[in-house]
Amino acid sequence: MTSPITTTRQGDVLIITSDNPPVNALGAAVRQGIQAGIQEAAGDDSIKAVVITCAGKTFFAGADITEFGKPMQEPSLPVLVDEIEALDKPVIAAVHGTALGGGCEVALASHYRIAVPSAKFGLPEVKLGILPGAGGTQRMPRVAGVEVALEMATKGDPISASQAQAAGLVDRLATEGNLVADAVAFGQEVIGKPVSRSSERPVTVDATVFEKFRAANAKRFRGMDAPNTIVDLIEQTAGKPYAEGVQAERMGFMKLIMGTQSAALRHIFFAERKAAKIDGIAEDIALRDIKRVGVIGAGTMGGGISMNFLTAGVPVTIVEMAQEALDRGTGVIRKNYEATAAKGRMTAEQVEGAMGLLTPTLDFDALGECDLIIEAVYENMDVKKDIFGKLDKIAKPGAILASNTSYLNIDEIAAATSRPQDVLGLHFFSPANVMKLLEIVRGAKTADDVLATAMAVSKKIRKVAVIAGVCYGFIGNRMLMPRQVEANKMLLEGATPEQIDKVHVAFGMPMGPFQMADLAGVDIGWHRDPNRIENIRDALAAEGRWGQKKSAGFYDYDEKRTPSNSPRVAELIAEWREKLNVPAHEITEEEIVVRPLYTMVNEGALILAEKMAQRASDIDVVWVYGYGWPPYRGGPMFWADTEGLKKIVEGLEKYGFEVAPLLREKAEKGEKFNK
Ligand code: T1G
Repeated sequence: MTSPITTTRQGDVLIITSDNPPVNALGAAVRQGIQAGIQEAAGDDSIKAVVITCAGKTFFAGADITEFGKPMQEPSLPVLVDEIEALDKPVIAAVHGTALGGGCEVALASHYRIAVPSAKFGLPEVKLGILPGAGGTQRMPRVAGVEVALEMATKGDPISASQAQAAGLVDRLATEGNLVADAVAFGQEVIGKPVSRSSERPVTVDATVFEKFRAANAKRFRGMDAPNTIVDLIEQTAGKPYAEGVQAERMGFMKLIMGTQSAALRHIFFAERKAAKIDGIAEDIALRDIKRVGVIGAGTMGGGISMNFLTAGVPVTIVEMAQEALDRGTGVIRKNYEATAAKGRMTAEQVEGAMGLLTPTLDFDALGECDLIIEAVYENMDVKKDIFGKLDKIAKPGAILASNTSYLNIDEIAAATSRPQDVLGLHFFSPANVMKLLEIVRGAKTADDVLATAMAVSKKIRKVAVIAGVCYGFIGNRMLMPRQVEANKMLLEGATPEQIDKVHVAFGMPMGPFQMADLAGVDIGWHRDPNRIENIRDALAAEGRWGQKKSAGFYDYDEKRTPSNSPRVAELIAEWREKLNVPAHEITEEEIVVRPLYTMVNEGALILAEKMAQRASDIDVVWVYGYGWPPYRGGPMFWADTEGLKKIVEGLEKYGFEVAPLLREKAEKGEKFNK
C-alpha cells in the first residue's frame, strides 16, 4: 500500500506532504510516514530545514478517531510530536484548512508555524470527551498562554489564523494559494538559527486564573468530566517540567478515553455523520437545483426558517396573508440579524446582504418561481391541505413542496396535490435559525431525489438532519409524549414540578419538563376554551398561567424570570388529585428516571421496529440536537445500551409498562440498539 506521505526537496528544504483524504487524519500510516521523513532529515546533512504540510482540503484534523480502542501502532502521536520537536533543524508547519487536535499538536511541536489567513486552529478533543493527548495541554500554555490554552482545550472551538497569530501560536501568515512556497522561504530564512522548542518555554501564570475560569464556566461544564479534568491538569502542571506534565496528560487522557462520556461523545460524532446517509439511495443520485426558496408564513417559524437560507446566501420569497403580519415578520428577521451583528458575529454588510436576498410579498403566485417551498403556518390539517392544493396549481414542475408541521400526517397533506412525489416534511425546531436539528419526513410517495436534495440542503444551511417516517410526532415529539405523560401523572401521584425537574437537570438536561413547558408556553397546543378543563395543564392555561411570558405557569416568576414554587399550582394539583381520586405515594428519584426516560426508550424501540427511523443512532442525534439530551450521555438509545437493556425492561415492567417487542428481544439476546 502506498504511503499517504511523500517527501520532496526544494533546495535544502525537505517538504513532508500528507495526502490522506478526506481530512488527513493522523492514522498509523501517516504517523509512520512523517516519522520516516523526520528521520530522513536527521540523517541527511544536505537537508537544512523541514516543512510539514498537507494536500487536500485541510491540514491534519487530528488523530484518526476510528483507531480509538484498537491496538496502537507505533509511533504513537505523543512519541511522534516529541521526535518532530527534537530535530535539530528548523521544522515549519504549513497550515491550511483546520489544524485540529493532534494536527494542532503537530504544529505546536514544530519549531515555527505559518498559516494562510483562512486557516483555523483548534483542540476539539473535549467534544469527544477526552483531552489533547499529544502534548497539547503542555505546549499550548507555553506558546499561547494559559488563558488561550484553557479556552481552546476546554471548549474545543477553533480560532482563526489571525487570532492564532495574535496569541503567538502562528509566527507568520502566508498568502492564500502560496502556502508551501512561503513556508519554504520561511524555512530558508531560519536555517542556522537555534531552533525554538515550545516545550522548553516557561509557563507564566497568575494562579487566580484557574478559579476565575472555573467560576465563569461552572454551568457550562456541569456534569462533564473532560473540561474539568483539563482545567485541573493545566493548573497542576503549570510550572512543572514538560516531561512531568506530559506524563500527567497521558494519565488524564487514558482515564477519559476509557470513560462512558467519551464513548458517548464519539458515538454522537459518528452518529451525526451517519444520519446524513439515506439507506437505499445512491450517494451520487442527481439532486434538484435549489436556487430560490419560498416560505409561507412570516411568523416565528417562517422567519427563522427564512434566515437559514438568507444566511447561506439563498434568495427567499416570504408570503403572508396581511401586510401587517408581513411587516412584523420581516422586522423580526432584521432585528435578529442586527442583534447578531451587535455581538460582532456578523458585519453590517452581511446583514444588508442577507436582507437583500429577502422578497416579502402578499402575492401567493410569486411562489411559482421557487424551487423549494416550505409551508410554516399554524398546525391545522385543513389549512395545510388548502395551501398545498393551491401550491399544486402554481408551483413550477419539479419544485419541492415541504411542510414544517411538527406532528401532522405528511401523506395526507401530499394527497392534497397531484405531485405527492415532490412532497415531504421539513420539521425545523424553534428558534429555527438557531436549533441545529432538522427532521426530514419521508412521505410514502416522496421521491428519492427529493429526499436526497433535502439532505443536501440541510448541509448547506448547516443543520444536522435526520430522516423520519410519517407517524404522529415523527421521532422527537413522539418520544417526548410518553415523557410528558409520565411527568404529569407523577404530579398527580405526589411529586412536585421542582422535584421532577431537578432529577432531569441532575441527569444533564438543560431543564426539566415543567421548566420547558413554562419556557415554550403552557398554552402551546391548548384548545383555548377556558371552560373546558380536562387536566392540570388546561387548568393552568384557563387561569392565564401560560408560563414565563405571563410570569406564571408551573412556577411563579419574578421580573428577572427567576422561578419559584407556586402555592397556587400546588393547590391546583391537590384539587386534581382529589377530583381524579389518585392515591399519592412517595415518588423516588429512581421512579422519576425510569418512568419518563425508560418509556422514551421504549417508544424509540417502537419507532425503530416500525422503521420510522433508519437507525438507533439517528434517534440519539434527534435528542441531542433537538431536545437538550446531554451529549455526554450519547442520546436515549445509546444511554439505554449503557444502562443495559435488561435493566430497562425490568424498570418498565416494575411500573407496569408494556415493553416494546424489539426492546425485549434485544434484552433477551444481550444485544444493544447501537451495534
Ligand atoms: N478521524 C477519523 N475520521 C474523521 C476525522 C478524524 N479525526 N475527522 C473527520 N473524519 C471523517 C468523518 O467521519 C467523515 O467520514 C469524513 O471524515 C468527513 O468529515 C491525541 C486523540 C475536520 C472539521 O475532533 O471536526 O486528535 O462520514 O463530514 O464537515 O490530541 O470532520 O464521510 O465516512 O465532518 O468538512 C480531534 C474531528 C481528534 C476533528 C471537517 N479532531 N473532525 O468537517 O467533514 S482526537 C477532531 C471534524 C485527537 C489527540 C487526540 C470535522 C472537520 P464519512 P466531515 P466536514
